Amino acid sequence: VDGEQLRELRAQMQRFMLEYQFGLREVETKLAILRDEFLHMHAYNPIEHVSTRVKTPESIVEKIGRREVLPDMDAIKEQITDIAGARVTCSFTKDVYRLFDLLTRQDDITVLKVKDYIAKPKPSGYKSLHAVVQVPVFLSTGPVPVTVEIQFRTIAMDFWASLEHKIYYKFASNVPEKIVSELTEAAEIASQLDSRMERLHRELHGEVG
Ligand code: 0O2
Repeated sequence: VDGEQLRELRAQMQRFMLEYQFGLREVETKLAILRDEFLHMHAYNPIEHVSTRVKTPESIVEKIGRREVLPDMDAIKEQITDIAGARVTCSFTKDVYRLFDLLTRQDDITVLKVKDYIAKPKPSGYKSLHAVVQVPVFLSTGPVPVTVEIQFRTIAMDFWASLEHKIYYKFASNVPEKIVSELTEAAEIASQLDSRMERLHRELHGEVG
């Protein structure tokens, strides 16, 4: 491999990562517009916060190895669907589905995959609504579809998932049986909290807010 080829490869990889950043910016703008319009129409903000991240090259390479994906740009784009990730944390479960519908119904969004771990939680107790979508990004060379994984969840689901993630990290996935069952129980308590808070909110504000 000569210097010229390496420079070309570096430019290709920078472009590859940039496209995912652009895709996330489009999704962030769409969510911000939905939030601001909702606030204007109903004096109510259904989104607590939005966070985004592009997977690190190390983490992409690790997943390519684990999934046995061909080390080819097109194969990677097609098979690793969480290189760009957005997390939308809502106040209530109802808002989670509302935001999901409002975003995925937009004409320029193509929904590739939906996993509803709220309706069907993972055995760990994990709950969230996952959508893998494609959003067009308009570059000087024309439009490119960019794949983004969006996780919609409530504050309680987010609280549980981030702590559970930290505990797993600490135990290098070898979590003692007792902690696993306590975590599953805690997920149930988080769900009960969600239902309670949503009911209280409804009693005060009615259906819209
Ligand atoms: P990170 O650091 O959040 O990116 P895969 O993507 O291969 O792991 P799959 O089936 O394609 O698996 O994806 P899935 O299960 O729909 O979603 C994976 C992502 O959902 C994870 O990303 C987590 O963010 C989240 N997730 C799924 N299950 C759990 C769980 O039991 N606990 C927690 N805390 N999060 C979960 P990553 O890449 O694992 O991590």
